[in-house]
Amino acid sequence: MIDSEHVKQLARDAGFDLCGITTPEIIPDARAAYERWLANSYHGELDYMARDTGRRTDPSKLMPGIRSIIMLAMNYYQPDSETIPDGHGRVSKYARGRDYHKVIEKKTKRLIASIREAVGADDPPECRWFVDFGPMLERAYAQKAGLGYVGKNSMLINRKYGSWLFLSEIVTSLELAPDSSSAIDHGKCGKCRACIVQCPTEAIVADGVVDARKCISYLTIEQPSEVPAELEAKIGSMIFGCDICQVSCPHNNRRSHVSRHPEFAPEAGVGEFVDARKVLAMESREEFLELTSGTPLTRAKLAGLQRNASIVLKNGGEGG
Ligand code: B12
Ligand code: SF4
Ligand code: SF4
Repeated sequence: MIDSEHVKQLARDAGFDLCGITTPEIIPDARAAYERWLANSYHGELDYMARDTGRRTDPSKLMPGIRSIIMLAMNYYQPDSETIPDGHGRVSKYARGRDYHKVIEKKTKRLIASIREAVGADDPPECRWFVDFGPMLERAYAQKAGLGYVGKNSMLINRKYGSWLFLSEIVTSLELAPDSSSAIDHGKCGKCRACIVQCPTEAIVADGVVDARKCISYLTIEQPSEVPAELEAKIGSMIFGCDICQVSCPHNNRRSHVSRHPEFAPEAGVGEFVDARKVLAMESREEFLELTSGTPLTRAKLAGLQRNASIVLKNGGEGG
């Protein structure tokens, strides 16, 4: 047998910074928020967000016999330098080191193995894991598992680490005592609206609601087509991703701890800055992979990163 405290200890041993446990019930408010988001087309060209809608809102469909969800988080915070070198673009904090999907996959598999070992060979629990791309409303279930609350910038904010967290989860047949959660009413933001006011593209269209089509993160990472002309200047020097609605958050200013995980350090990946001219001079996929292999930047593909590099050079290193 294994209990929740034991699972949490094993999660810490596997290298996770936070672990909370919840049950696989539908969260009606989160489901409604997601359905409204889709109905408004805020997902833009993220077609995968409009597929599997039944499963994404109902974890009981993720695995037969599911009883508990183990929500996990890793702190990736990296500080920013004050100045940006000439002709360079800034990479958002989450993407400076190794690809978190791979890092978390390794740690999660280790955790599942140690949970099974603790339970014993007679009755091995069913376990499936997901990170980011899985059909899960990760922030809603992280908040239900007591890892934090969802702020007006839509980020899951934790008392100790702020919002600089990667989320992932194990769904399991184990019966585990759940943690308690509080309702998301953005109440812990109080009267603050800093993220909404400072977002350069007005992408936070209501409390906790981001229109991806306007979000610099989406425009520089996910969108394969051209960036709308009126948004180009607002991208400033951000060559991949955007951290403005997190940097502006007072919870983060009080709580950022540099990540203890060497995989997320800038030295482990592309670093804080990328030379935009060097990116534009790349002529092959091989050259692109030489810079980006094993890091989140592969997602933009060479054409996407070159589009971002020319925007950054056009913007002359302003903003960001
Ligand atoms: C699609 C997506 C994006 C899109 C859309 C973002 C968005 N806000 O929806 C884009 C490309 C823009 C994006 C950008 C970023 N992303 Co992203 N993204 C996702 C993804 C795959 C799905 C998010 C989603 O379901 N959106 C739909 C909306 C409706 O859901 P939501 O914003 O999560 O809101 C939920 C809750 O707020 C709740 N809710 C809302 N209102 C209410 C009210 C009540 C009463 C209740 C009870 C609940 C409730 O319900 C909603 C639906 O579940 C998740 C991974 C996952 N599987 O969940 C990662 C994820 C959210 N992204 C992540 C990160 C790190 C980022 C960036 C910081 C990357 C960067 N630096 O550039 C930015 C941040 C931008 C921002 N402010 O959101 C992390 C966030 C970790 C955290 N601490 O919150 C996640 C969880 C990935 C991960 N596994 O770590 N992302
Ligand atoms: S990531 Fe940037 S563009 Fe997107 S909502 Fe936050 S501040 Fe706005
Ligand atoms: S900046 Fe202010 S409003 Fe936005 S998430 Fe942080 S506390 Fe909430």
